[in-house]
Amino acid sequence: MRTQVGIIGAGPAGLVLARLLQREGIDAVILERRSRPYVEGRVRAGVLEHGTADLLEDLGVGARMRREGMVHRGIELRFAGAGHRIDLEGLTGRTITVYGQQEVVKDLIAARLADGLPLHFEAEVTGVDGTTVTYKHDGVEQRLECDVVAGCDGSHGVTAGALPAGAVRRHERVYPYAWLGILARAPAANEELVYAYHERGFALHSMRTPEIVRLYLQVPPGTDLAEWPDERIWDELRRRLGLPLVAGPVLERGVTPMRSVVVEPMRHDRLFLAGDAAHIVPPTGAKGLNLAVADVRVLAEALTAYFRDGDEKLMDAYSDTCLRRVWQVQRFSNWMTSMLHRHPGDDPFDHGLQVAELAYVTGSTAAATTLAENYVGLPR
Ligand code: RFL
Ligand code: PHB
Repeated sequence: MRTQVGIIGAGPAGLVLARLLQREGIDAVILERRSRPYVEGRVRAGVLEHGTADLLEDLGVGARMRREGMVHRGIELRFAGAGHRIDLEGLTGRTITVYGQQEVVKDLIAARLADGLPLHFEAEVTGVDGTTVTYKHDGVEQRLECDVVAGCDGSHGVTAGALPAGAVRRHERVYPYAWLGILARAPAANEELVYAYHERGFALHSMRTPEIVRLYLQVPPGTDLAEWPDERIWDELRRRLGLPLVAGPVLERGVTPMRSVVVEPMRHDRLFLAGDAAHIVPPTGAKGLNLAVADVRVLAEALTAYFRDGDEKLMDAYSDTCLRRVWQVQRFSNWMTSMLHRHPGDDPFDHGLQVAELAYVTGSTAAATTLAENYVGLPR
């Protein structure tokens, strides 16, 4: 098999890239290790920046998102027993859309298959050698010859490891906590997202629909779910969030470690990394999916200039262009994370500083604006 762009991974990065290339008449083949039901059922992010939602609409895959997604005009920060609203729309003129990542993925997969374009599930890439991609499908090893390879294979993929060791730097920061997340059939207890800083730790109230909530608790890394029966989870959420949460059946649960990673540069020769394959941000800023989409917009423009005019300037600039945004988003996600979590070993002085930071962010229009403009998404 041969193609112009071999895309490894059918997550948001790979699927949006394929759609952008399709619009420019560039051929691509997507290889995805997992099955379609697995990819479509994977519960992850839920917040789309203004620009991400607009792009999905431009790409013709936004109809269900506009119908079923929820436009939120603000978020709430809770600390010291009171809630404080950040008026995203009033401060920035922009909003966010709450719509599950797996719904975005379903819409993109359906559109690609309806257009009859190549997307292979259960096709695990085992190696990338220059522009030759080796993968296993139905137990048979196969090869895909490409002009360019896009590594959109997430944080456990193979492409980051295919960059020659001497040519890349990997920056990593591991946070001393994790998130225990649940998806539950229960009514939302607030119309907007609530980020809570509490002496017992961080908690987050989010949702997927008015009847399905997505809730998170800060827990120690390596926490065993067996220690957290449903009742304990709901009690702890009520305490930290200070919301009258009504419990309901838990549909999904998991513990996610928190870390930041940046791989620099994001390109070697004809291999380009995008999304979680190149960087990971802690989820407190709701940025991972949005950053993946930002990368592939830059990549699609670069590949278009290359395939249309043989012009490599944008390909050469790809890594630097993306990394400027990546570091901004790392900065914001790291700041949100440190402001809202309890840090093991902190003392009353640290606690005082954190509360002062939160009071400043919610009390000063200038400070609230810095949060809001990052949260809705910095301009390209
Ligand atoms: P993905 O979604 O991980 O997709 C990578 C795909 O590559 C496949 N793959 C391979 N395919 C073939 N061969 C191989 N060898 C392969 N190895 C891997 C995988 O099966 C997969 O299908 O990466 P992508 O596209 O870069 O997208 C990134 C986002 O998924 C991620 O950043 C977000 O989910 C992060 N995130 C959030 N982001 C937001 O923007 N807003 C949020 O509110 C938000 N909340 C979250 C989050 C992530 C979380 N977890 C679970 C880490 C909340 C949580 C709890
Ligand atoms: C989610 O709805 O899953 C979500 C929302 C906001 C975040 C992280 C996750 O910061």
